[in-house]
Amino acid sequence: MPKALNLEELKSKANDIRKLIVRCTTAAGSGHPSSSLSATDVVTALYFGGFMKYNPQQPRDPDRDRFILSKGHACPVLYSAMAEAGYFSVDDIMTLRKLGSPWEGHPNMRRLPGIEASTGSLGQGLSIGIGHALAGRLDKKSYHVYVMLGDGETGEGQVWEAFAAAEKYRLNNLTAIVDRNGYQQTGATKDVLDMGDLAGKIASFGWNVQTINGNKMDEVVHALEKARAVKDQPTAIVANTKKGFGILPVLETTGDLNYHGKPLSKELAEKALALLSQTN
Ligand SMILES: Cc1ncc(C[n+]2csc(CCOP(=O)(O)OP(=O)(O)O)c2C)c(N)n1
Ligand SMILES: [Mg+2]
Repeated sequence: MPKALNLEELKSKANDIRKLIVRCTTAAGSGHPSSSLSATDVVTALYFGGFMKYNPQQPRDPDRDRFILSKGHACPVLYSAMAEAGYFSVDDIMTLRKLGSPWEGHPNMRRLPGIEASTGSLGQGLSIGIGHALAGRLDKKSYHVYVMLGDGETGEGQVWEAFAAAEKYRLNNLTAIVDRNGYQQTGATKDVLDMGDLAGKIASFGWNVQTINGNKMDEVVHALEKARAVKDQPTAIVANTKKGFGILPVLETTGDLNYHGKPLSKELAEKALALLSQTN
């Protein structure tokens, strides 16, 4: 288990990860920086807050905890966190989306050790997480499975089959985190398919549910601690976030607060990196 960083160190690590997200997507000239930035605080806490046990030198250790990024298009946050954790180098992730690079536009478990599931086709990650959680129970392993979904992604029917199945099996070794950033691909989530009381809906499927500000590191850490302590149910964390968090003033100048699937131009990236350096 890597050493757990304290709150201030976690905030600083999240900032480093945000810089890598901006850099690798701008270098690629494509990708999903805003979807990655909303999720950064949760992913940082998982990898560096003492929640996940993993060893980059033994990515297939049967006892490792699993993280599945169901909203696979946000893989720049996963690659950046894994580079910081030592799975591969920062130079590696700068090959994002280049022809032949294993740092593909969506995570590919066949090409990168440490990636638990090939995702990108939205709706599947929670079901895959259930498979890992059930396997852990059968194998008498104590590992924990974390799955991150997008809020737009919860419009996929398979997500709700998975919520139902996880409750049926009382999977206390499974935690789902919904990155509720209020947008999906084509607009505001509430306009495309309004899930309304998402936390209430998940709770009605028999889950333990917490709602937090997912861009506040203290709230994220506290929620993950509480999730670990729940012994008879799966836990969901509805993390209210902002798409592009960390560089919002820069996105505001573009008039597009969703900024879905667009890299920053070199000029905007410089502004974003300068802003992130101030916050560090
Ligand atoms: C099954 C499927 N349908 C459509 C898409 C295209 N798509 C890519 S990202 C996206 C929006 C996802 O929104 P959300 O889950 O809220 O993630 P965010 O980018 O806001 O974090 C869509 C519809 C896809 N990847 N998979
Ligand atoms: Mg969203």
